[in-house]
Amino acid sequence: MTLQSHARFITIEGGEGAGKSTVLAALREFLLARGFEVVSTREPGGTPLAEQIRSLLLDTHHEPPAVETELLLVFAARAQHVREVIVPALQRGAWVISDRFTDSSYAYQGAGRGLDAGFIADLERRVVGIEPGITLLLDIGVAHGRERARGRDLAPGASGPDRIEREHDHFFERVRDGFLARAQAEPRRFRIIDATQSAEAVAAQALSHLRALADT
Ligand code: T5A
Repeated sequence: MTLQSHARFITIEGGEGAGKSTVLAALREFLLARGFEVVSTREPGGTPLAEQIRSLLLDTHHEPPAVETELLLVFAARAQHVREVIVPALQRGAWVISDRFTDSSYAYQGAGRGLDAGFIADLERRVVGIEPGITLLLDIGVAHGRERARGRDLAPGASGPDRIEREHDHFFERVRDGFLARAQAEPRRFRIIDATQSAEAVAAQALSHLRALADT
């Protein structure tokens, strides 16, 4: 089975603290102002069940999952998210913007944890079946991204770094390389954005890519 690509399905990817949430808000505003229905969502998560799986994955208090368990949990959440939220929204003509999707599994569980990309591709075909029309990859050096994430995690009221955010820099270097390798392999779908720029400049670049899509 080949993956079905959807032009109105946008994903935002990148390492920790790249600024995905910030870009997502800008894209959403742009589309809403043009009168479109927009579903903005995130992974792992996006449905009540998938959000519970997210808590299991990121929790720091309980038994850490084995790497295979981690992979299967992100795909279990995604299976639910695709069927309950993403596909129904696309079918009624809405735009869907997701903060992370399957590329994160290739980067984190594949490149980061060392799991076989062929196994991930098999799960993607059997369990997911769809892919975004465009993926914005916010690229930033590991130290810089982690510094931003730390600033947010240590703010008053924040819950502190989650289980994956506690990984060492080498892990995040592999994740970054994994994302860049995917972008290189699929240049038609990916747009790489230099996420070290100001939030305004990053949002403007993301919007220019979206404008090109929305006007076609
Ligand atoms: N995961 C996920 C997997 O392992 N496999 C999978 O298949 C999937 C789907 C949760 C974790 O799950 C893992 C990866 C993750 O570890 P998440 O909720 O996306 O995923 O968590 P994070 O990657 O930790 O997302 P972050 O919340 O850190 O990053 P964002 O959304 O990219 O960053 P954002 O927008 O919150 O910004 C971070 C801080 O920087 C500031 C913001 O104000 C904020 O304080 N900021 C900027 N500052 C200066 N200049 C800019 N351009 C800025 N942009 C944002």
